[in-house]
Amino acid sequence: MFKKILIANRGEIAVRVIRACREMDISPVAVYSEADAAAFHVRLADEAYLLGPAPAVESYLRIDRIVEAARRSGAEAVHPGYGFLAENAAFARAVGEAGLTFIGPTPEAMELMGSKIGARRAAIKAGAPVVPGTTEPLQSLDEARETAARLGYPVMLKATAGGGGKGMRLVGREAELASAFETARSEAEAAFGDASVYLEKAVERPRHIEIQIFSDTHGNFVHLGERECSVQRRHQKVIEECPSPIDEPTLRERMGAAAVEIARAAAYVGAGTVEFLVSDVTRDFYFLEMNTRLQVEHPVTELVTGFDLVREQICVAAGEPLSFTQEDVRWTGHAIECRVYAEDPEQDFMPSPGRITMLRGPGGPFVRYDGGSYAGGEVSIYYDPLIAKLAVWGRTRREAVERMRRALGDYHLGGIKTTLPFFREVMRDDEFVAGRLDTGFISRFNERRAQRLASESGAEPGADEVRARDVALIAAALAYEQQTNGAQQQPGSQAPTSRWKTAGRATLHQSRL
Ligand code: MV4
Repeated sequence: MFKKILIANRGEIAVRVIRACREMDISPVAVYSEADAAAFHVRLADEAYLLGPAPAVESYLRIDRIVEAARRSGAEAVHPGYGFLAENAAFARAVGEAGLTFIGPTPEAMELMGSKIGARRAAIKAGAPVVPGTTEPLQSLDEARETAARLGYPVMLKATAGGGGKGMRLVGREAELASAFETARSEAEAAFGDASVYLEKAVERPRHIEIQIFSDTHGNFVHLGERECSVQRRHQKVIEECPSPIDEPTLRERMGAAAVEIARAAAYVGAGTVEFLVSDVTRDFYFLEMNTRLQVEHPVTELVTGFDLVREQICVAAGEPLSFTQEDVRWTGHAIECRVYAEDPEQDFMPSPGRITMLRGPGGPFVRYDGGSYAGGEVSIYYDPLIAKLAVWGRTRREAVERMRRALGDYHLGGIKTTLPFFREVMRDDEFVAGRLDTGFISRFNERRAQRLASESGAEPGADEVRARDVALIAAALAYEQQTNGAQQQPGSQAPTSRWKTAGRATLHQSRL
């Protein structure tokens, strides 16, 4: 087993990987930018190497410096986390050429899946269902017109080099095709330096459900079931869960088998995720893309299966066979994760960087908190605004939702705006509670909320708003109390006058009994 691993990342995922290293008695090595000298992941590591200035292109994306840091530290392996260089084949190759182990798939598998058309071809070869469409880039508008007519509208134009919704256009009818073709091509050129696009039939009101797969260097392939990721905004996942609340008992087995065959067709090694679109109408599923990394939302799979995916990644990279077989995988209960972003839900989720003045993470039974910062820490404008993930487990979905409400209620993060108030409302939304999820959930939720607020304006605030206000007041009171730290208390006086009394939910009965 490795003695030392360099983590080529920052924030909560660097912390997550460091924790796995600690449990395995492996020495974690951090890297950091000038903005991150005091970051949590740096403090948790055994040693840390400065990469360069704050912008990622000058630090966390500098392949040469990261490889040099690994060489100097004497690390034997590099874990890329997610984002930054995690799906960069040149990075995986550079790590290998330096005589180090890249904890992830081969550069060839990354390149194959990095091309959306390449991935489609691999899925077809594996016999997996793909959305009807082309397997070659479109050569002309005429070809686009003919193909779209054959597939039937609505259709999707997608960038060959794409992913993340960039260069993607929904085309409802032929009259829209010419201009959509041009915009998709120029967006694709701008985003990926490759203007080529292809066509798929559009799946309407799809669910986004993905399968976690795992394989080793000994030819073993398993899947760890699905994650429901339909609650997204602007192609950014917000809430994930396992199992999917979709009422379709054979879906896991069918999608799991397809995902394993796709991974096999790509000669894949390590942790990977196969994304599918699932029609809520027909319950048909279609391969979408494969992500060749550990995903943000991996904790929900860990909570229901009991496997530590990062530990397993490290073992596979060290050449060990998987520690379990498909028959060993059991799914128990239900897990939900909320992504806590430094964004202001009242200002259309504008980034809200700044100093975290107060932080009390949630705890209690069956609550998992993956955070990348601490009270006094800075949330920088330079990086992804994801600051923490809150995941809970319950025996049933109902229990998990109730637990998430409770955990969100005793989680206080002050100094910056976060998506926590948004989650407190979603966890009480009838549609969410009923599990009626598809990729249009958030826009419908926002409409329902706007209507409700409009009809309530002038009226008394509802219980939820009172509760949200109370929580904000409690956070403010706590921050205030921490700053003053009982300084106002005079000798011989009564208990300190705290804002708790007026701000808290509890009525304090102060007379002695
Ligand atoms: C689709 C689709 C409907 N039909 N493809 C969005 C991101 C990119 N990875 C693929 N995406 C979609 N592809 C066909 N043929 C709908 C989406 C889509 C979507 C997918 C997953 C999660 C959220 C989404 C939001 C809008 C559109």
